[in-house]
Amino acid sequence: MQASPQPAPAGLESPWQALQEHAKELEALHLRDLFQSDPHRFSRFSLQFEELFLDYSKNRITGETLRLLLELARQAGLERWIERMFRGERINNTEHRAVLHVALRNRSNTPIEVDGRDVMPEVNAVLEQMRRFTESVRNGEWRGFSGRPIDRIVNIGIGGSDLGPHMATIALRPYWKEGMTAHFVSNVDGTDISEALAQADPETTLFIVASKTFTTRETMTNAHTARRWFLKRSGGDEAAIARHFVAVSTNAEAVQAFGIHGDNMFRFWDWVGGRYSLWSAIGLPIALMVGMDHFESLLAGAHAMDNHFRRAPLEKNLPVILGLLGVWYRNFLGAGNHAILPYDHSLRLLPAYLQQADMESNGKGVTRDGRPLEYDSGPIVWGQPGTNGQHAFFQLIHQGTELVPADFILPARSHHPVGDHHRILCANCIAQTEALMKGKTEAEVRRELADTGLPRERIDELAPHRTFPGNRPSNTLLLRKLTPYNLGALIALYEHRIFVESVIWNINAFDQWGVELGKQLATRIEEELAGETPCTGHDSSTNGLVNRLREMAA
Ligand code: G6Q
Repeated sequence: MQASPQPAPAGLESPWQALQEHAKELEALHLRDLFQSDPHRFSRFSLQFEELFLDYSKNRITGETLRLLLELARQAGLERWIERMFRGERINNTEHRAVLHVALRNRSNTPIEVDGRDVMPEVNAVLEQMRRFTESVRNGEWRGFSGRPIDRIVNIGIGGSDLGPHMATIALRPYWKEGMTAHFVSNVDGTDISEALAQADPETTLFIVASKTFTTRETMTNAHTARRWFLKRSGGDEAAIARHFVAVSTNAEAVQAFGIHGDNMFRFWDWVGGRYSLWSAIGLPIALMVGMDHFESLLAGAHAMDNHFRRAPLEKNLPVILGLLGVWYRNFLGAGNHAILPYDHSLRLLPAYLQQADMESNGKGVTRDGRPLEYDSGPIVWGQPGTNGQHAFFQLIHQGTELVPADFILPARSHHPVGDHHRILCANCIAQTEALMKGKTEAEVRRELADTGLPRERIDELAPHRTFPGNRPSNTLLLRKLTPYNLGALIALYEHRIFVESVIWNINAFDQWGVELGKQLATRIEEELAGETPCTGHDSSTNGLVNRLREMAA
């Protein structure tokens, strides 16, 4: 599990080389020894931010590692980059856009300018519009075409227009208005929308068509299917659409062309990236389900994390520490992946959400100015909630050959304090981090087996299988409780962590050309699948698959 040396990003040669040498020196050290030799390791390598607590002591680091990583960050101009983002500079250079999800949750309302114009009045106006709308839906003033109030929200969107609002809505389930339900449709597979519509009553369902561009094929296909379904069941009166369809988009023309009135459109701006957009009107389903006060509390938690990220010294800065640890494992210890393990059923969609946030942001192969990277950038991000994962893939984390740096996320208080459940959940979470760190030596295994009275040959046979190498790193993030505020802070923490890594790697974390490609590729094949003449214009596999699929579907 040792990394082959990677060349340094331009300008970072000296701290990079120092870190490479340091990584070699640490090779021989086991986390168990680091804990044994320093009784204060936990307090030295942990940080509290409001109701979040980060224990990063179970990482393969020493004080020297941190010192060198912080030097790397300073040399990369991290503090300057953070300021550039908050000041609205167009740091998304390939799209020539500012990156201002921080403005969407700027609860202190200090001006944030893009090209000399303060964006806060527009941000606040949309928040006001969201408040008026969500309150009228939630208090029953807003009526469907037949006069009945709305009790079901169906959000139609994909990628950034789905994962964020979906994850946060599910995470905040205890705050939902009683009697209201939310459904999220993203996949163009007709099963997704069909299942949502099968449960929906046209008289009481509100569809939110969420698409920044309002051109995304999947979303528009699902939206048109929902529209047809609705018209068929509401007597075909187009005017009724205004009571049941709203849009969230930057593209007013396309929204109007779809038949959604301007009053039912919630706008956002090109300086909000899709995967950073849950704080904008893309968060409308969250606000409808939990109410605008709770939605603003989510924003406030993120804003508090923004202020911490902007102002706290680098060595006490949670996103900075997490980002630098990411770089340490990726570039100096050879880890190709990072696991997100929430020990909270409500956070079950967090791994998928962070998978997009991280992999779409830092899955890049060239520097900001277009030179191929000679070092690794973003890792594969994956995960599942605990304790389920323990009965599945944890085997590989404990004993496999792959290094898996993992984040364990655990609320101290449960929204459902039934019986012993929460204590069992917490015990499992902490026990896993301990076992990963310590492992179990062969001598310990042998002693244990001998105590059971097993014969010597059987112990010889079993011992290697039951030995755990340990030295497997993890962070543990404790939250007092999964409130809207703490959820906001948690998500913002990860957003900024991703940015920190991108600064060290000198990549643009805010474009997504790989995703754009996917949006174009299918168009031609879609036509060919509908055609009758044999498909011949591609390579033999692609032609063959199109032709065979047509035969098989016939
Ligand atoms: C996010 C990505 C991508 C995007 C979807 C949906 O950062 O750009 O996931 O959110 O492709 O795009 P629309 O919102 O434009 O439909």
